[in-house]
Amino acid sequence: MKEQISLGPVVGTDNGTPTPSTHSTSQTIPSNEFGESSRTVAHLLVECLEKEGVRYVFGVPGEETEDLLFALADSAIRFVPCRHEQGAAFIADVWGRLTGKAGVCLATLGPGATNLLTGVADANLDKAPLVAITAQGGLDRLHHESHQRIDVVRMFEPVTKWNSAVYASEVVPEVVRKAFKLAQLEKPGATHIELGEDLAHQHVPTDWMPMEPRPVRRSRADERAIDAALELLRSACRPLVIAGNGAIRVRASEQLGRLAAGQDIPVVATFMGKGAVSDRSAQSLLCIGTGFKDFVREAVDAADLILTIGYDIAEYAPDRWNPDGNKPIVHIDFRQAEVYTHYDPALEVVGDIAATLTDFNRSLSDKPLKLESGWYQSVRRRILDDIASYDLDEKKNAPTITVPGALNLIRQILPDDGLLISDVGSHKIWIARNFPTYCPNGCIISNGLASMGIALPGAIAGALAQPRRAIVAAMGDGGFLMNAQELETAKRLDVGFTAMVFNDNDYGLISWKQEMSRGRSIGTRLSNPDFKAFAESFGILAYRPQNPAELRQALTESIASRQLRLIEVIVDPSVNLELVKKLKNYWQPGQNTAPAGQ
Ligand SMILES: Cc1ncc(C[n+]2csc(CCOP(=O)(O)OP(=O)(O)O)c2C)c(N)n1
Repeated sequence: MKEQISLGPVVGTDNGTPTPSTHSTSQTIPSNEFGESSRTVAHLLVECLEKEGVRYVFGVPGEETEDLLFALADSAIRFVPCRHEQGAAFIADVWGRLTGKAGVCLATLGPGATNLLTGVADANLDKAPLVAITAQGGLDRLHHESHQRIDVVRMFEPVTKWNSAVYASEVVPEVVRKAFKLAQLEKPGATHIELGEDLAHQHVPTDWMPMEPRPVRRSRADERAIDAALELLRSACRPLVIAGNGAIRVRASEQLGRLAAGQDIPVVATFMGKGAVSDRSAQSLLCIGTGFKDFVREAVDAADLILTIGYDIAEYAPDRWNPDGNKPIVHIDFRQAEVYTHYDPALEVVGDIAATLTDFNRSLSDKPLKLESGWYQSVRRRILDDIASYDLDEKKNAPTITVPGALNLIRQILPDDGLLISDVGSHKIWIARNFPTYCPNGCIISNGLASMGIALPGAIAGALAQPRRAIVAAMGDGGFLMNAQELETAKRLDVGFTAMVFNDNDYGLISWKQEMSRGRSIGTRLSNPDFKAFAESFGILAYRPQNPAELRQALTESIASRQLRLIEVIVDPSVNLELVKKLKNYWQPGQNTAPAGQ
């Protein structure tokens, strides 16, 4: 029987009750010669992590985390040594995004904590639940300048939802519970706990216990808001949904699919909303969010009502799709809308997104909407034809490989429930617009902080959380070498995925943008090591296909193997500027067809 793959957060509630641990550290803590418990604050903290259902802690050890590391070794939780704290934080970040449960990363004080920062910020801005734990020096040295001592709590303040040092041993259960509760509550994000080395070492009584995680039911939107939204929908002819990552996080995609198919409403996903509705669905208009006016804008411009669902402004600014600020908008989310000139909703339906959509579907099944039929279908066809136009010519042995061409091959070979994790660069733009996604969390893109270096550690998280899933991490040469050291972590863990490196010897996206604005680029050229030999030096099988047919062969073998493999492709970046030219021509007056529906 085919193994069921969990494709989204497993929470029906915020902060869902975790799997009970079968093992408790407190049972294994020995007593000292006087019969007193040698259970320390570090043991208590680890017991709290077990209670939260934590399976892995990713990090880099330091002297000041010694107590925590030994307590972890006595527990059911596996500590995974990483090669850089940023890698550890990115693994925790993507773990949180894929599972809905906070990923946990650990670093020592000072440089360990500063290295962790980018991954923590990424989780926070991408709304992924993450709990970071860092060590600190003892209280006897915090009042003056001392070795590796910086104010870590202050440093984490702007990149976390909540952040605190542990000031007394008895509050450990509260602090850990609060860190997990807030990280996992909508909208999720990062929290941080600091534990001083002297406190970690202190003994605690055996009857101090972790707090029990309790589910928090998400509240429903006000009935009157639902009715008002339905009224707006009934008076529209061409409504369109913009689905953000929130539509995936809270298991709303099933209801969204029903709404779209049942009422024939087109859905456009943001980069982080990809897969909220399958791109095989006739209502999907794939993705919006590139910096230039793409085909999908034709449908957005022609729509007379926009429903945003779990849309996150940090990901994609509304002035990009609503330049005149005059689109009627219904905002459907957990939180009220940001105040923003180009995003001034006529109505806000604030509450559980899945519940709101369920209410919509219930009402509309009795009395369906009367909408203009198929007004957006020409746009869908144009988008799909455009993607197909990048197919590589496998018959001619022409050596040219482009990123969108390679993506078409990956899409053909990767199963529908496979996972593509994107790094940040020009390839991300292509992945967003040219990689159809068929399930929620079928394509992970960091688009809040949008930090380079996330894809390789992210694939480690994917392979640990969903070991039977086919996974590809797609990266540029720049982003790959930012965290390439984590290949060793992946190899040691024996996790399986395909690391795909698109090599253009350049920080490609930056030269693309510079070329667009100034006609030339500077400060972007790179030279690279032999990536194949580099991977092989870790004991990893690697390929360097020279033409499209060899690329197909390499992808087929690598994806089917479910093993850790690397494929380096030299890519021709000329498609980047050609795309901008093509779209510019398309939008020239008189060049394109009339906007859909008019
Ligand atoms: C950590 C970080 N540093 C810098 C940037 C700015 N930046 C965005 S894309 C990019 C270039 C990416 O180059 P590469 O990884 O080779 O991918 P390509 O654009 O060639 O596909 C840079 C430098 C960033 N997003 N993140």
